[in-house]
Amino acid sequence: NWGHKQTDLRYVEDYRPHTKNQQLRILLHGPAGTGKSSFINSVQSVLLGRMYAHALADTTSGDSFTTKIQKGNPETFYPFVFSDIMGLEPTKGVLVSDVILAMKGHVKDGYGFDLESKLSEHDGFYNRSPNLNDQVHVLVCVVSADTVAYTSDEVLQKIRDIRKEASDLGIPQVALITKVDQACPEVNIDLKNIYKSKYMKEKMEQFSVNVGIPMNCIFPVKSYHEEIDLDDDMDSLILSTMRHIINLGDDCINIKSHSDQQEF
Ligand SMILES: Nc1nc2c(ncn2[C@@H]2O[C@H](COP(=O)(O)OP(=O)(O)OP(=O)(O)O)[C@@H](O)[C@H]2O)c(=O)[nH]1
Ligand SMILES: [Mg+2]
Repeated sequence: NWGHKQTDLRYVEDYRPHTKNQQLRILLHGPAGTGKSSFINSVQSVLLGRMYAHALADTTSGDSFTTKIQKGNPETFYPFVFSDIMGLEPTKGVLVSDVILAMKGHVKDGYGFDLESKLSEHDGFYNRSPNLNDQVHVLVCVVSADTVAYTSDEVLQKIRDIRKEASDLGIPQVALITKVDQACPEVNIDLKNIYKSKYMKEKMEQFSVNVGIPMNCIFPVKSYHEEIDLDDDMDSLILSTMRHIINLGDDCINIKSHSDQQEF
């Protein structure tokens, strides 16, 4: 449904976690170059109502970045944040064990992911007692439509391993299929064709089978990458995706904060 831009926008703008100072943390992972940073930048652009031209966070250096989303003036931020980590390549890719530590909130910001060995408990970047704000509340796997079919078995296995751990930790998971414009000519002509495109449906089904994420948790998106002005259809798709992500993350926060209270 393409008419929901304003409602979704208001939902995302007005979202507040139930507890004060709680932050909803969204971790993006996936193969390199699939559009993780572009998606974060697109969310920022849509919420500012203008193209956000800040240089993309460079994750190739291996650092983990918490990206906050500006609300109006540069000093106020939305209560959701993105953690953007480098790609999952078999070689030169981030270790699954480190992604798991990040989900649990053990990885401090600015840690330069070591591709050889897991973050040690004795490292200064190891957070020994993560609180609910450090933990991840939604895991988002980002793949691009044109490469779904070519993702190597090693990378798919990494994605499955991370997903399994997330399930054990009670973290909900979704997938974004990006660059839909590049992958399908009909969609390139009119983004509204996205849910009519057989090609897209096939890609989503293929990915769903490969990694075990149900179809209703897979969202096709197109990010701003070369556009000069914002576009209503692109905004709609980005906002409805964000609405789902926030919803799932909020459930996770509520369940976890409830079980924390019971522990004390
Ligand atoms: N056509 C098209 N290109 C896109 C889209 N999203 C991202 N791109 C392009 O894909 C390339 C990679 O995007 P990034 O956002 O840097 O990808 P990333 O996943 O953050 O990459 P790493 O941090 O290196 O793992 C850039 O050249 C983007 O312009 C999209 O929706 N459509
Ligand atoms: Mg990036």
